[in-house]
Amino acid sequence: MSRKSRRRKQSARGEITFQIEEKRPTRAFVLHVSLPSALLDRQLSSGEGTARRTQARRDPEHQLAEAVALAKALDLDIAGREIITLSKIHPATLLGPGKVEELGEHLHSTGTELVIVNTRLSPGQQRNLEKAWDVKVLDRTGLILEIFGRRARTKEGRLQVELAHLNYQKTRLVRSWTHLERQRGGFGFMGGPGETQIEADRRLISERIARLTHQLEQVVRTRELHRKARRKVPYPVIALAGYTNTGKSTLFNHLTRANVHAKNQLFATLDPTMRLVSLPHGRKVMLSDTVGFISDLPTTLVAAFRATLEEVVEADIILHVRDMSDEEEAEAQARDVEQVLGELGIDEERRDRMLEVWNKADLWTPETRARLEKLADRRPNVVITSALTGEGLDTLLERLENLLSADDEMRIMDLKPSEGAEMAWLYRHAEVLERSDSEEGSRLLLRFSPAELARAQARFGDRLREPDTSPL
Ligand SMILES: Nc1nc2c(ncn2[C@@H]2O[C@H](COP(=O)(O)OP(=O)(O)OP(=O)(O)O)[C@@H](O)[C@H]2O)c(=O)[nH]1
Ligand SMILES: [Mg+2]
Repeated sequence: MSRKSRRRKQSARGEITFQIEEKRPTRAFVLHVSLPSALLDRQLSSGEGTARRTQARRDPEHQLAEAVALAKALDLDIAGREIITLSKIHPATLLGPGKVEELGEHLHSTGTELVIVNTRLSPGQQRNLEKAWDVKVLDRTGLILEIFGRRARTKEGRLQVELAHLNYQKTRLVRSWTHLERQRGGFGFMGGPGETQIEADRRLISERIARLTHQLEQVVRTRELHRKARRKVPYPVIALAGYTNTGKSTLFNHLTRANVHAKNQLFATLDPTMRLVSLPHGRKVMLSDTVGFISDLPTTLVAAFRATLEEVVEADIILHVRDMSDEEEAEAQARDVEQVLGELGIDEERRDRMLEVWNKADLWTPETRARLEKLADRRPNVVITSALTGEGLDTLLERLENLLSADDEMRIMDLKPSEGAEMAWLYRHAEVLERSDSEEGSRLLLRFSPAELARAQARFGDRLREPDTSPL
């Protein structure tokens, strides 16, 4: 982010002037706390809810890198980073007093204003660390909430995030984080003058939560209506799902040539985006870009984003997009994604309606490529792509088409020359594989998806014949 930003100002006389404002990104220190799994469970349950506990299985270096990437998504200036391995939890501050002091000195000498602790902190731990270091402390939940707050685009997304944040906030008093507060135009989650949370007035927060819940219900109802309307448009829905930053939006853009926000930032997409896409043989599908997964997603957010993930649950086919530029990390991410999909009720049965997209193939070394191509060859549900170069996208579309046509059925229908409207309807709702015209009219060999066949049968009844009983 540029250090200067221009702000449009309107003078008293009505002319517009530009004022250059000096804006310095907040200096942040990112701390990853590595805990043995038994301790990790204890630490996580001291915070809100019970998130999936996958942290312990992952490489601390990767977890730190991910936390830094998350911090960068907030345009923070990363002044330092460190991994601390704990063998014991100090309930008051998580870290031991010696470590707290040592870090405190370092923070001050580097002018750090914000510390991100990449685990869940109890409200007490957060407060005590802030007091000891005299800087703002944000834990992983707070960090993800902050990013979600910035990125949410639609009304529903914004309401969901604000609600999740208020629920998180209820238990903690948050000091103003002045720099970021000025930079961001969001909800002022970090607290600021006049914000309800800074008054520590639980009652006000509860009232606001009630109001938001009500608003959200209405928005969700409207959305449900839209979804129902969409179901009537009988295009199969293909959902792009996967870990954050794996390339879902980039793929979506490539496939739809739409300009959906794709950025090298985590959680660039928070609200699902839907576009109609034509497959090579003309079949149309709804492609849906969805919010990225992340490990240890705050439970409050899992619940809040349920509506967003419903796009995935309801999809006819799920494309699980994986960033295969780092295989080890990709494995850990895939486990997280699988787990969430399981929690959403997408079980083994649906797996044959799922394609794995091994993305970022352009970053592979020749050796990696050879090995992964061999692996992919043995797995019919894997497609290798590079959303950046376009490699593999044709194959991906073909695979999609094959998957979709597995349930298709063929029918034959005769039409009189006067039945132009019927003919047009069939062209819209089925794939016309063959057509023979004569003076009496036309005979069509048609391929229907199950949904379309049902509609066609409602319209034409037994005028639709099965091909084997009456060959063309
Ligand atoms: N080298 C390479 N980079 C890619 C590829 N696909 C995506 N990227 C980059 O990866 C970053 C993340 O891409 P996005 O499409 O925003 O990822 P996403 O999965 O939508 O991320 P979220 O919306 O945060 O869940 C961007 O910088 C892309 O340019 C690829 O095939 N190769
Ligand atoms: Mg995206």
